[in-house]
Amino acid sequence: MLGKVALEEAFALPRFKERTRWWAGMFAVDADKHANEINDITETRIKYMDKHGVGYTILSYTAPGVQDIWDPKEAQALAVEVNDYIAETIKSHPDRFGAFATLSMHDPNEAAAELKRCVTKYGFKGALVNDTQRAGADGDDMVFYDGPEWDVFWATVVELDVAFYLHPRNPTGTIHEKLWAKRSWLIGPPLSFAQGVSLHLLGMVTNGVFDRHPKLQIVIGHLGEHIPFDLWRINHWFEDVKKPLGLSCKKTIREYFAQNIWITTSGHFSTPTLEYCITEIGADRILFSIDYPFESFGDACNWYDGVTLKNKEDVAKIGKENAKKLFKLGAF
Ligand code: GRE
Repeated sequence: MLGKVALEEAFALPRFKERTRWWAGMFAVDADKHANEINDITETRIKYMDKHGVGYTILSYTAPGVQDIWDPKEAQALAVEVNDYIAETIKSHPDRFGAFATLSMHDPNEAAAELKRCVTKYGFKGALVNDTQRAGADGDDMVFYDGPEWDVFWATVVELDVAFYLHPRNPTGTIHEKLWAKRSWLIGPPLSFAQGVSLHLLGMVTNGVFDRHPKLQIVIGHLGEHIPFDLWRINHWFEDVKKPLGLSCKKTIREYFAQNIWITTSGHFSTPTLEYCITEIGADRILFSIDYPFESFGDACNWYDGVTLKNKEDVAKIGKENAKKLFKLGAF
């Protein structure tokens, strides 16, 4: 399919050679190729896009990114640097690239102001944030965005009418030590990424973020970070047990998915799983994505271009039409 839109597509800062290699060491079989691809925005990437029928890409700064920096001033300075860098880099290709803002998540007001700057000054399409923000004197604290102190930030996301992509990051500090250190092959896509994001998103649901911001639009990748598979069970326990015991969120989990949450195909190229997600979540809430360069254009696009769905129009909806509406994309 031509004109696909891809949404979870990473870049790095070329000056961070060692950081890029450290991350590639855990997640890329060919670290050199990965480092070249993640730093290249307008050459190799455009060739891949042309070859594989991707019309438009929304770029985001690679994980763990600013969420790994526990010093608030340093984190904010890097976020601003990343945003200015990507705005400048894609300026000459407005018909092929957009960007998500990179945000320091130490301070809700500061995050809101930087998002506003990126959307109004640069036309960014929203923000992509890597799960929890490392914080505290030694980086062992984690900031979640599901408490009332973040209402000012979510109100700004809604006011700017943009989407927020909640992306995974690696476990650190005590959590890493206690849960993952002795099971380190499970860090990342096999398990820890989905656990982190699903905890955070369901925390937003149960702590009432979507009740206080009913227009808020959150995107999660990897065909829903395991949540769609558990939807019946989550719904059953919220409605039949947790609400009678005091859980106070107003709608059902299925209603939040229908009104506030989107899932993408990033890094999950399975037709049976996509069909299952269409049944549970609906094709109107699913968006194509690759997860480049952690995944390849070939794997994602050859798969998607060969998918046949029961409702033929769902292929175009998921491949591009839903994204065009959500991100108000013009012609490309
Ligand atoms: C990502 O999307 O950022 C990512 C990684 C590492 C492995 C897989 C992956 O950072 O999707």
